[in-house]
Amino acid sequence: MLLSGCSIEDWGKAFGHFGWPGRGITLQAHEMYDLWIASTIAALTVGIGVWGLIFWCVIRYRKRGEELPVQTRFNMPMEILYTVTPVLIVAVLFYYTAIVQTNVDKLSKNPDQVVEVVAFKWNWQFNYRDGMGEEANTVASTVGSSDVIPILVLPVGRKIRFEETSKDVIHSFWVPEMLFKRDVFPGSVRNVFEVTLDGEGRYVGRCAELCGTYHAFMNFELVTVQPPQFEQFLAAKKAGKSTQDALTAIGKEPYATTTTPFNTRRQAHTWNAPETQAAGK
Ligand SMILES: [Cu+2]
Repeated sequence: MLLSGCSIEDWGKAFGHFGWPGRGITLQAHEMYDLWIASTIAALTVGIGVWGLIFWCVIRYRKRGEELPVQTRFNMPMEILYTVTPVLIVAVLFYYTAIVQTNVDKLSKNPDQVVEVVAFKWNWQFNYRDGMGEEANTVASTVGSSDVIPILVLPVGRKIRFEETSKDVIHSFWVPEMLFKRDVFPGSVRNVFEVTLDGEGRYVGRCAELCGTYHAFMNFELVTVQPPQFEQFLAAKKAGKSTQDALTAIGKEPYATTTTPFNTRRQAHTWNAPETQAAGK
């Protein structure tokens, strides 16, 4: 009866989400979060049982004399119990993991918005597309620089499809609050995933694959807004406005608030200084 009064979210909150940033900002993240909290509680429950038995045995059966204690072997009920119980636990964990993973990887036939994520050393470009796949066209675009953090504006409550491609090396698209990241490959591999956002706000995004000297500077910001605001933003972008002007037009802070551009010091500290002469010249 006590347990029925608790939700998985309450348990998560009570224990600092067991190390995760929170419940996340997508429907897919919520499923992963519930699986994480429930699995951790299951693991701790088993752990408490095991620790309890260990300490009970240590105290109850400590050495009291020189006499050899009763030697128990081939106890069939015990053997069956400790074979069947772990198999059941693993089967249940596997069942829920398979369901959540399938849902997280699910692609719809008609996403509401397609975003092409282009990673390059060392920043991001976000292309709003008019359809799916490489053949679709970019209708509006945002690109980051050493001075301006790129901002990706997206609507809540819509199916968003991300299509990833890199211009050089492997990067990884990661918004910690989405509880999800996926590698961005160069060449013909085009990684795709979909989310439905449900948290309105501003969230920092990062590159999660060590991609070179300025890897740590590959930050961006995800700004989630209501669908009508998004339509207004996209229309402004299509009309040729800058991302900053389009954000101002929908009443949003035009520059990133969750992260700031780093001083890249590319001239003073570069390993390929302009004056460097190639060998033999
Ligand atoms: Cu990177």
